[in-house]
Amino acid sequence: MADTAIRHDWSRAEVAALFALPFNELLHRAHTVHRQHHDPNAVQVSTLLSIKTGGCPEDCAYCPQAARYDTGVAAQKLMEIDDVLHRARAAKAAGASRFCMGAAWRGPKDRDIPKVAAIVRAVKDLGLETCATLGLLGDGHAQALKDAGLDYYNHNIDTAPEFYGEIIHTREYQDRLVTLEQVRDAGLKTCCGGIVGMGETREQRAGLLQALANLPEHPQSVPINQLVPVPGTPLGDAEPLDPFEFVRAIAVARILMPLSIVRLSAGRQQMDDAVQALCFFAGAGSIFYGEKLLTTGNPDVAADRALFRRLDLHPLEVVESAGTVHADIGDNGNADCGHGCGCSAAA
Ligand code: SAM
Ligand code: DTB
Ligand code: SF4
Repeated sequence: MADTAIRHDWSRAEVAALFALPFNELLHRAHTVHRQHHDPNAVQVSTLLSIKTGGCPEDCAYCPQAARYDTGVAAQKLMEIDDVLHRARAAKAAGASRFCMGAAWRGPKDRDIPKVAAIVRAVKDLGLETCATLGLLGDGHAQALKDAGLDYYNHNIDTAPEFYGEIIHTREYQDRLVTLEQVRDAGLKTCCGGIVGMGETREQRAGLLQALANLPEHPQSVPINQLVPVPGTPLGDAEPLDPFEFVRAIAVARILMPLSIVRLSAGRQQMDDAVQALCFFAGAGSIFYGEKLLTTGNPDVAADRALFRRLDLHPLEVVESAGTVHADIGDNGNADCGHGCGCSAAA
């Protein structure tokens, strides 16, 4: 029987030992944990939108939105609320139950918060779960977002503490922990994960997952991103990770944080369907759905609908206090609005 105790005291050696298990043994253990707490055939469906793109002052080595790298991503202002709402309606019509909004900021300024809060409130009123990822938060920001109806705040620790300094120099690992604490203290749900495939060792991948599992609370949502190598960034020609190593990372995350929803996040466009199927078996219970992540590509909705059909997966229904959000990513027969989402909302 797999050990599914909720622990926050994982040692590096224990996590490394999970990574080192024979592949089938690891997947068996992870799937066993998964079935104890989750419907193995349900996948939570989130759609991402970059509400403020590019021009970011930070130096994250993986990121196409950092102003200092020549990646072809143009800096834009914060989107207007009506434009965000159009995209949120389209995401809902296509079957997403959560709408995640990203901003290429080091962190929001005080004057940005009322604008983002208004966007969050309007998206929430559509009957979607809301998530925002805006960078490091200042005093009162988390509470203002919570009051506006924000459900989740995404802030990733990105990699192992000892590898972090090779990837980001403009903010400290500790800064991230402070923002995560503010998020928890405001009563927001935490979405926190990282990226694998940035040239880290397996030991360091274990370090990322150990750090996530040893946070004061397990993040309710754990996005595991495979690096999307973007030309112009320092990691633009990073060596691709062995796909089975990515599956191992999903499986280990599943075992360490049994109640969390592990998201198979960035990198699906570069991933074989069979590898995605292994990730679902290993315990991934969420995806980003829609033609785009923030600035890079994601499988198109037709491909994901076909994948769900082929694997007999169904979207997770989210029970909200205001009622159940019924997700359905089947073809709704609507005319296409031009975003590849299958909705008929006016462009
Ligand atoms: N600026 C905010 C921040 O850094 O917290 C929010 C947006 S930032 C783009 C959100 C997350 O996207 C990053 O923490 C990182 O984990 C992920 N990400 C960015 N670029 C990526 C890439 N090329 N491949 C995989 N994940 C990436
Ligand atoms: C997360 O962990 N991954 C998402 C979301 N949280 C914000 C972002 C992935 C970004 C991939 C690169 C891009 O599209 O710009
Ligand atoms: Fe800026 Fe966030 Fe990209 Fe880092 S990951 S460069 S903070 S947008």
